[in-house]
Amino acid sequence: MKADYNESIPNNVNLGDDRRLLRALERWQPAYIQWWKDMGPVNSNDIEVYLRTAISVDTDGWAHFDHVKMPDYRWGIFLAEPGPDRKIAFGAHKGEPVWNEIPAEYRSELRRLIVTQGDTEPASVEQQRELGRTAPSLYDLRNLYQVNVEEGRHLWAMVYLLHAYFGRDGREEADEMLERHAGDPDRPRILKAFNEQTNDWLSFFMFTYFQDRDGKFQLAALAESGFDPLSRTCRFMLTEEAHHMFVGETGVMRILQRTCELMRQHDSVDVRPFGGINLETIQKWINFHYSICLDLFGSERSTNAANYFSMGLKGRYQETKLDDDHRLDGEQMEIAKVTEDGIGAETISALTAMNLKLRQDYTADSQRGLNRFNKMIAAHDIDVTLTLPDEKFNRSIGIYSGIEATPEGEIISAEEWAKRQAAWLPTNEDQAYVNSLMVPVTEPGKMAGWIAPPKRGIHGRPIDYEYVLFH
Ligand code: BYC
Repeated sequence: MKADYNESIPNNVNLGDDRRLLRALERWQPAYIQWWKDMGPVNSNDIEVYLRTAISVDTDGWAHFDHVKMPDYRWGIFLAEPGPDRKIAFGAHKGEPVWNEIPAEYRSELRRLIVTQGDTEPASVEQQRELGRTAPSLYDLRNLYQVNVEEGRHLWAMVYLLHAYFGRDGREEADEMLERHAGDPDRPRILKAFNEQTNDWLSFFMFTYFQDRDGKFQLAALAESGFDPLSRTCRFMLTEEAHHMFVGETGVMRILQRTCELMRQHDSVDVRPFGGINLETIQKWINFHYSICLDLFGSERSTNAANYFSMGLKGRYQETKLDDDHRLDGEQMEIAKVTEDGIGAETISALTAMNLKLRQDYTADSQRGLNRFNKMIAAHDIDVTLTLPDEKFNRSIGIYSGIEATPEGEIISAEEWAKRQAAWLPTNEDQAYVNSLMVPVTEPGKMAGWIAPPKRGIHGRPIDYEYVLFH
């Protein structure tokens, strides 16, 4: 389905036929652009970036690449094609036709899911705002901006749903998306990890590896929704999300490659004197980002999550491929329980364990990339294995939020945690070192010394292509 670029807001939802909705979105648009200029990437309003823009939602050939001035990027509203005769795949309404309007009895739950999802999108742009000052290459700078404009578009996707289906309170929620800000003490973003700073590029690559992967799993669960417009918009968002995780995975891989080369060259585990990032430092960044991302899945036991599932609003990862009755009434599941003597177990309804199930799928997916990292390290004949910390480590949400644990999962006292956490999480000194490496490299094809070049450029362009034009 081709996108209509003649309208003020590019779209494939026939906005032109609904003048009221179009006008409401046109009223929101200047506030969005102002937000982008005030809170989006610093110093980016006059440069031209080699960006991909969606021109259709067909599986092949949906993208167009060109140099674009970022505030002129054509943010638009794109929903994947409706599936023929799509039926609700899970919950109490399983087998019924999907909804094209909001079921009145589930309005507040749906609104809440859409608002939470939408809130993360501008949050990530705000978190990454400063990174353009210190990009390790033009290739990376372009990728940062590509991720940023697409997060902006994902906000548009949720704002469209709020405007189109929730009337006045939807419009108010859309306005508030631009009023909360990442890290703002008075009006923070909804989910905690979206209030952390992402001020260095090691954090950026970890963010796109771990936090965007939460995006992948949450969007995949929402793509199962019985509310078809939500499902269709999430399906298209997922195609863009894949690129963000590519940026994360290849970014971490390139840093590891450089570190390993320096370790071999200087026969030392400490590559800081040679301008590299030690594997130990990289492990600390993994520990931090992975643990805060586990919190993004909510509590292991959640009646909200059970309701979302039973109501047919949010499914499991790849719901239709799972081999069960997709209702789970009466099903049980064992989960961990913190007791006086350590970790025990308890049996709960499988429906209330939905967040845990999604989180477990996320962990398996995160581990697969780590295996690839470790293969790369081993290929340099280096005997170090990067690991995901235990689920009990550094948690603020859920059953482990009241205890402290080592990355291996051993429960320790608060005093011991205070003494030992510097060995596991980034310290001020680690942060200062990583920050000291963050100097911009703007000559086409050149890379900062702490990261290896990518294997190939973007869309068939060479690595030394001028991906960003400063004029
Ligand atoms: N921080 O019943 P519970 C992305 C609250 S990322 C702060 O366990 P529930 C992206 C919770 O709201 C994907 N508060 O929670 C990535 C509740 O509050 P109330 C974003 C939290 O509802 C990179 C209370 O604690 N999408 O797209 O089952 C770049 C009890 O919690 C947190 C979604 O998240 C937290 N981490 O689950 C750009 C999908 N966790 O009721 C974009 C939509 C929980 O006491 N969201 N709380 O006031 C959801 O499905 C659910 O809201 C959650 C939470 C899974 C997040």
